Amino acid sequence: MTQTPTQPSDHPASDHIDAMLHENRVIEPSAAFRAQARVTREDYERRYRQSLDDPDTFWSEVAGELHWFKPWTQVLDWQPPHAQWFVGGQTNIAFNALDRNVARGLGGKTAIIWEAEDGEVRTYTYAELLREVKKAANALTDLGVQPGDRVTLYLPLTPEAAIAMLACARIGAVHSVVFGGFSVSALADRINDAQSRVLITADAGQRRGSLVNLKGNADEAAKLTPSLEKILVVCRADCDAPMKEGRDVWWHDALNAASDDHDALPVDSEHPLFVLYTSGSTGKPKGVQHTTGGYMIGTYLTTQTVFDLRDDDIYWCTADVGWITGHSYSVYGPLLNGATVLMYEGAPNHPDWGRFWHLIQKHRVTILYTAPTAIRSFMRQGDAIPAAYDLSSLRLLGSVGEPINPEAWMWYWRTIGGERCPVVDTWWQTETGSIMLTTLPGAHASKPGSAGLPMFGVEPAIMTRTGEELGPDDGGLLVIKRPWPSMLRTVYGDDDRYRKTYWGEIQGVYFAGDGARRDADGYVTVIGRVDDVLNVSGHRLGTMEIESALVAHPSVAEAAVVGKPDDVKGESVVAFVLPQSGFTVDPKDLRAHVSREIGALARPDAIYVADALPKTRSGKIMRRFLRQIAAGKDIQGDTSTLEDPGVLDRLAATQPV
Ligand code: 6R9
Repeated sequence: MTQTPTQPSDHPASDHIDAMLHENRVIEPSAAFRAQARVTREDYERRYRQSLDDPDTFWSEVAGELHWFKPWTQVLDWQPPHAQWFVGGQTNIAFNALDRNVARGLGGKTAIIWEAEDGEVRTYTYAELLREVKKAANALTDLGVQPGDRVTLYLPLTPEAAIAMLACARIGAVHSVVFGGFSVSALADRINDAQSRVLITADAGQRRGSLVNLKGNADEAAKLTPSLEKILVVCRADCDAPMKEGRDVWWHDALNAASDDHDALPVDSEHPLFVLYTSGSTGKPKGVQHTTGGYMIGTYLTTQTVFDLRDDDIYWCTADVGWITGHSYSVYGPLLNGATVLMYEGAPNHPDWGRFWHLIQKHRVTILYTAPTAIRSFMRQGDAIPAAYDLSSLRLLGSVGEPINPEAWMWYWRTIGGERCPVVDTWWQTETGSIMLTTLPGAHASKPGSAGLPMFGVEPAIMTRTGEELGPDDGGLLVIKRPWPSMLRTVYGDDDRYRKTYWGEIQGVYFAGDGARRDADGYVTVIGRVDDVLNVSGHRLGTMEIESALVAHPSVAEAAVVGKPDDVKGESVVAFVLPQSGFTVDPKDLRAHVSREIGALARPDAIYVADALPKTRSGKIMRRFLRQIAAGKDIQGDTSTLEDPGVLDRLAATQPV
């Protein structure tokens, strides 16, 4: 087995490495799919080469397909580690997603089909969506929102989420979407970091038949966020939320009062479009900053080519807008391409595990883009459930968010795709803005478990920590050797962190934080994170973030958090806690506390109450050993640097609670 030099052999990813190294199946796209594909193998090779050899021509051609109020004078200005794309150009992404599509005759085409968990369906044509966005843009302006202002969104997955994002973009305001599953303090932290004056929320969200009190959380957060002046409230439930005079405004009242006449504001290509917070290896989530022109071109091109988009597709990306996948592939990418997008608000198992398949059958979905964790959950429920539905409308499947194990890949391809639909396994990140590694469905064979080849303009490499490039099949660190249009521009308010985290780990290249290897055909297999970031059900969580939530509880003196391989979630959260003297740790209370501090997805599955943690003499916690204990494995590796090696035996004998 190839050893990743930068990664201890006990890293959780090593199980994946094992499974993936023994995987050598190759699945070719069908002749029928190949015959109609937007990008053939020859197209890919020619365009990929051009994108590296003559990037100015390549990107000018792509960008030229969209509308610019003022043309750019320079394609790329690269002052490492800062890139500016389409310098001097002025555009507007909401204009390109809506006005431009209406102008080219798509006004009557369905833009969004939305289904709520309770089965309610609403649709918007491109013309209708444009009208709503214009009204929302006027409403935001009436509330005093200026270009460059940050607006925080804390919404369920309803059309209003897309409308609010597009309305911000239309007036040059910067949206910061906070996932509706996040807690009061996570919401407050993000509002404070962005210094938002306006928050858009809803009276409630729906999840598994019950209501989530978003407005209640917003009210609590408002007590902690001095910058906040106005809260716009979408009526999702019964419009019964308490409204604070002078601060709170119903969304529908504001839109009803607003004109539907509005011209999109031309903004500079590098005008900030949004901030999206994501977990890193230090305690505080970072505000990943994306700008307009490059992000627009990246999401436009990848949606079109990776999903082989055609006019009559019904495209469904299951991601919530609270994550980057929801930004790029539920909203911007497909709407820029004039696609019909399905949006589903609820849980995949409500009222039962057939819900996704029912939605596909009912709306005749042709493209499905979802996460491995969902695929593994469905797989567990057995083949009889999807077999009861007509999935013949599907023609393409996608996976994103974490490595997909070959078994889940094969199940997806066979049971959902009927061995007819190519599966694209797309690797990318909040920071990359759009898909970086994938196969193109009509151009390339798939190797289950391996994401595949670089997208246009992307130059990946596998390196050691010291920047030495590795050859085929050697495991190492995934890096990108040149800037690309949709890359993050900075960490909001902390450019130093941007430099250090992404371009300072290995000099001169973008450091993704993932371990990977590349085979002789150039296919990249991404193994998983090499930093202290967990991937739980496709969602990134920093171990430090959870640790600081744990130690904020009065009963906890010290805490260490590690991931444990999990068949469904990929990884689960395991906490080792040292009680504060005079306190006993109540696991139920502690879990509830973490949910309140961060959100339910950070809640530890297992808690070890310990009398000490394995530390080096210099006081560093050796998480490597904790991972072995959490996974129930024998301790391997050099324990001589530990201050008290006996602590490991005591921990191994402890039952988690
Ligand atoms: C889009 C998204 C990014 C991290 C990334 C990696 C993991 C995403 C993957 C994948 C293997 C894939 N990841 N897609 N790993 N194969 N196809 O998920 O963004 O939430 O920022 O997470 O997710 O570890 O570094 P984000």
